[in-house]
Amino acid sequence: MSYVQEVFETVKRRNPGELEFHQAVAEVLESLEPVIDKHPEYREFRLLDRIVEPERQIIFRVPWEDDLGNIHVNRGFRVQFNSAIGPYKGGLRFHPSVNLGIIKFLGFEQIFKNSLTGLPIGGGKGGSDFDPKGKSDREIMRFCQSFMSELAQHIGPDVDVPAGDIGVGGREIGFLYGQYKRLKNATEAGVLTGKGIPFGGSLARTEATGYGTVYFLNEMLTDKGLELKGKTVVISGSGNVSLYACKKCQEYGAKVVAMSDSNGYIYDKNGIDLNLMIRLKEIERKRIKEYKNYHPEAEYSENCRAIWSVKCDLALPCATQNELNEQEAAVLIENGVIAVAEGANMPSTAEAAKLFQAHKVMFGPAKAANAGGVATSALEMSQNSMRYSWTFAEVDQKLHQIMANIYTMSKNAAQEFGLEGNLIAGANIAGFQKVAAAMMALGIY
Ligand code: NDP
Ligand code: 2IT
Repeated sequence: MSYVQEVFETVKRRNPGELEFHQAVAEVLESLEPVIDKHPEYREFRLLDRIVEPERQIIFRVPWEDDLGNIHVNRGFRVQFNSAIGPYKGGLRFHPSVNLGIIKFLGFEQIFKNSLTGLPIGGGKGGSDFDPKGKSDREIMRFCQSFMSELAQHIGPDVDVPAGDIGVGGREIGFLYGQYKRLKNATEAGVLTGKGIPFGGSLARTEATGYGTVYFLNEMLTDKGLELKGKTVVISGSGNVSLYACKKCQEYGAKVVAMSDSNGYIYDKNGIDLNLMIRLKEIERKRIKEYKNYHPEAEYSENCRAIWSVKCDLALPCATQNELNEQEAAVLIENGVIAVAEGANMPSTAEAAKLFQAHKVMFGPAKAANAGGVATSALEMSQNSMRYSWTFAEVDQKLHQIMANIYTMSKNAAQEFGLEGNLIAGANIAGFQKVAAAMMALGIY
């Protein structure tokens, strides 16, 4: 059995039932086979055994009171996966599907994604099985305060820096930061990113993940002599990543014809009315079907996954893990898709990703394509440390450059190991190399 296979067997045995975690580890380990062949010392020093085991996992009770005085108990998580190259960094997800395996898969991905940004951030992730849907602002506030009351003792600007993810946006980060500040009696702005602009947030962080995904997509296309202009695009989800991916696609002159939420999808042949979408989803927190009230000519389907049957040139899965399977990939390919860029984390199943690659569809894997969010979080940390802030244009320009670098690094790493054009392997290898070098230098820990 190869070293890589041996490690994977241990991961499955030690983490039973955590299927998403197994899936994320399997993809990375598979990519690393040629790297391990070249570096026998990684086996000698059991580097992979160490990298697949979180440095620390924290699970805690989150009790809170709803508006009617009923008491609820949720479970909170923070997995501090790897700090070899910097403080643990990664978002918090509030969604009823959250469990330890989900947080571990996200934390594991974050190690390599954060390394790819070129900035000094380790990997971590957290969250809760709390469902924010239908909750009042006061209930969200009380939940966030309770969550932070426990989390505060485990994080800090040089220790672990959470941010948003599904169900956690600017409103939640404000409540979390407010509670942290009370508990510490100090302004430690760099403890959280995605903050509001008046209290240490970075311009362009809201837009960063979606913009970054489209910058990455643009790199893939221009490398092949193609452009976004005039292309038809389908984007799943209608949250933070999807909305700003849509905005950047439109700025490049592409036409986004479909977006979704977990209840269904909207098809608008005239192109999505983004200002309306932002108002409905980001401000009013409504369901996507309401779009039809303003654009009766648009079509609404109650099957959110059927969004992949809409004919398009470019597909951007930006909602959640495993939202695009092999059959759905086959339909996209049949309909002539040219490129896929993953705004969400692990949105394509392993089989779907392989099918795209087998059919020469350009494929931008999540770790590379959605790294713009966390990269801009790291830029927010830099600004907090400097007690200074950059303009929107300055941050956006740095983000754009980082995404272009990630594309080049991933492409070159694939080439170096004889896997030309395979950006999944390239991103995994390029992200791994820096963390591996750091871990080797830091001694066995
Ligand atoms: P939001 O909460 O803002 O939006 C999530 C969107 O995805 C909503 O439209 C939601 O629909 C949909 N969605 C969530 N879960 C499911 C599900 N189980 N089935 C179908 N649709 C679902 O989250 P973000 O936009 O921040 O995150 C989206 C993805 O991008 C996630 O995978 C996240 O990990 C990833 N990501 C986010 C980054 C960030 O900076 N925010 C950075 C990098 C990656 P509904 O409202 O119906 O639940
Ligand atoms: O998946 C991700 O990279 C994020 N949710 C963003 C993490 C961050 O710390 O900005």
